[in-house]
Amino acid sequence: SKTDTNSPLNYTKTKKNDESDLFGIAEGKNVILISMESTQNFVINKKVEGKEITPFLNSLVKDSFYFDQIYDQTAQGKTSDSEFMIDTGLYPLASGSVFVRNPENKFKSMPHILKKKNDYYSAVFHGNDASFWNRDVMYDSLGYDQFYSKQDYEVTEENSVNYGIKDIPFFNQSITFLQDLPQPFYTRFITLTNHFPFLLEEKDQFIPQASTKVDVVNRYVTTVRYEDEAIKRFFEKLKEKGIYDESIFVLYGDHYGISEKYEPGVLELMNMEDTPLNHMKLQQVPLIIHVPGTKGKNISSIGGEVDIRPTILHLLGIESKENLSFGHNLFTRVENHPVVFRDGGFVTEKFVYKDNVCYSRKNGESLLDNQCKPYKEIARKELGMSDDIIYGDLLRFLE
Ligand code: GP9
Ligand code: MN
Repeated sequence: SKTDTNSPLNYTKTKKNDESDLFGIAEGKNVILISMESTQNFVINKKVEGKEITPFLNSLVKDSFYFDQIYDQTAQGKTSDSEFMIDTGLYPLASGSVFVRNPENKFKSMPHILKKKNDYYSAVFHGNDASFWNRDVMYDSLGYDQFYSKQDYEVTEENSVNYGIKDIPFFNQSITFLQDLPQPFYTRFITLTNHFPFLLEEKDQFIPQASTKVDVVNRYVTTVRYEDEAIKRFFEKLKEKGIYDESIFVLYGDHYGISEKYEPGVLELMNMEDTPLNHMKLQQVPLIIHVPGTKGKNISSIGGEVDIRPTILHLLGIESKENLSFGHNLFTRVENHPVVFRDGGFVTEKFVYKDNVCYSRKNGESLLDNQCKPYKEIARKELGMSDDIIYGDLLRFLE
């Protein structure tokens, strides 16, 4: 029988082959995702007054698959949108958060797929209130076995700042839970200290503030530096506990930290001009996939957060074709497939489409709209299908 490729549930079947040598290299390993709050890619390998903002991540990228052209695809659901894309391979909603609006839906998420494949145990660790972003409800729908939230941590005034427990005590306390989990596990650690307005006591500032004309940006480098330190110590502990060698690590920036209002500070720090293309460049978030024992590589093909799920599945030896998603395995992603943003904008190898203007990605010139048109159609189609799946709760018809 003929497959109806216009049906959202069949869309994945139209995708190209995604074979690579890396298929299954991490089969059966634990998966440790680290959501790096508000972490933009420009901080990687950047120094402020001679000091690295992310010394640990800079050393880690040398030993990892480092994707340096990955775009933030989140919308109003911020952190929760990034979680949603990674777990489901669907796009976020145009307004609000799926976590809040459609938690009763049926999903076929990473915890479900991995439970079925290899009896993975899945858990999320986060220091904020369990109900923030409706996580306590949504994580059930996404198939999580366990959610460690604020109530599970020892949270004091002393070990908190801004939204809650600071990243260093957060990881320290998380380890005690993690070491008792059944293996293999699929886990996500959601950091919090590097959250707007980027507050941090003097004693936790491992580098001096930057000195641009925008204080938010000046503080930002210190909270990113703190987060980097927390992740470094977490890795050290995982090595001590023997968990490191049995795991793969996926570190990603969840979304931008510096909004357009404060961007002039970043442009100053980076010595960049204020252009639409540079603004788009600043929407990039780091994606670092670390597989202990595997040589590192810089991968500069474009992609977005929705591509993370098929990429992980590939490493774990699971055919992503079998699992509906709007993402593409980043190891084989075709460059002319657009990275789609929720507002209908996109990036391809050659073009950037932003606020209804088609630009050359090479030199920033604005082009005739029809050059962007084929990609615009793809963007519209994919966003529409993803919305149909969510609004119609269509995944309940799978299997
Ligand atoms: C709060 C954390 C931060 O729990 O996820 O929220 P954000 O504002 O980044 O979505
Ligand atoms: Mn966030």
